[in-house]
Amino acid sequence: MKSALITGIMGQDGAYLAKLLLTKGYKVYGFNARRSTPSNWRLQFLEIQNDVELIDGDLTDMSSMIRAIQKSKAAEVYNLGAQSFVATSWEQPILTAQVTGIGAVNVLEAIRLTEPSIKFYQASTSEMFGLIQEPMQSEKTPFYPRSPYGVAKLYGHWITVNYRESFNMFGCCGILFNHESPLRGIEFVTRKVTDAVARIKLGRQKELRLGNIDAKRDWGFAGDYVEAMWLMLQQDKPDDYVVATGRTTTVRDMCRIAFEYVDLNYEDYVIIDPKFYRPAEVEVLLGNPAKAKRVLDWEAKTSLESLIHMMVDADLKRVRYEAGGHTC
Ligand code: NDP
Ligand code: GDR
Repeated sequence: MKSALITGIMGQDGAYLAKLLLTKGYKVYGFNARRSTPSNWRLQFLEIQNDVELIDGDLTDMSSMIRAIQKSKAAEVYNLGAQSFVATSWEQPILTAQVTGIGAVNVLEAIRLTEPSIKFYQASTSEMFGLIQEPMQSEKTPFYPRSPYGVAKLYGHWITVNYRESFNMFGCCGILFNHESPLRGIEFVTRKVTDAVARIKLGRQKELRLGNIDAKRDWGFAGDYVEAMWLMLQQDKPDDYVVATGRTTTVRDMCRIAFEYVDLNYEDYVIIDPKFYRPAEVEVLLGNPAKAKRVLDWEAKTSLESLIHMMVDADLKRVRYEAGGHTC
């Protein structure tokens, strides 16, 4: 049985990827940073909490990664762990650099020192494009990150490319554009909106405060995107791929879609609050997934409308459940 080790298994993508690998017959290990209160709600949501084996460790502690690799005997390591919230990266730039940037080289070094034939996936991001000059971003578009998070991820990206070229290691970077799901963290804008829509519809919230609603993002479904991660590691040669839908939408229109789904008008509830503006903004992102289609035969299957409806439905269900005195 093939083993895989996933950092960030308690996060959105970690949970979906674990589920995918389990269905493919992998033994799945999760590299898990200990917290005083364990938060495996995403694994529970996908009903896989008893099917993965957790190994304690932290991305800033390379020795724990070496032990995890030795224990799991992983053939594939997926580095999804990160301080991943862009807004927080201005408040905690050094932690973001250490976890999101140096964390990646810690994993690569641990692989190089233990079993260099392990296949490695690095979670790169469209945030590396930042202040882009091209209308559609591909693997050839120059990078210009606009946040401490984007800068840290750019380090993780280039160090992976360098280990591939210097040591002949099998390292792939997936340059993923925004992807969402009912398992998305509540602080990210799509989930903040769908949670608010559910609460407003059920009379438990009156307004929704947002920042820059003119920003445009290329949003896809996380369940589709983890398939691209796995496909990259199944190729004969390691490479980097943009993973995106090829459609961009404003935060404003995403709100419209969410509110209209429950017969409400977003303009009656959304209030612009400067508190949610960022020191620097990435105004537009639009990915060109042509290479992923050509080489991996991968394409996004879920439309933004289906995705937002799925998220609103899940939030309505959860808010109703909580209103009944239950906790999730
Ligand atoms: P999440 O924020 O949901 O998950 C990140 C995970 O990393 C969490 O489980 C978190 O654990 C863990 N983590 C944080 N700090 C450490 C640490 N020091 N050591 C070990 N683990 C740690 O992110 P997503 O699932 O959305 O994203 C997965 C990856 O893909 C991230 O690297 C993200 O930056 C990147 N990415 C995401 C995109 C998206 O749109 N979702 C797009 C492009 C890239 P805990 O919760 O316990 O803190
Ligand atoms: P992003 O996602 O920064 O693109 O990073 P987020 O959902 O946080 O923001 C998207 C856009 O919406 C605007 N916005 C708001 N954002 C939040 N969170 N809250 C608000 O109230 C709000 N109002 C407007 C933002 O300014 C931004 O333009 C995500 C993360 O998952 C990263 O880890 C990942 O690398 C990138 O996607 C691709």
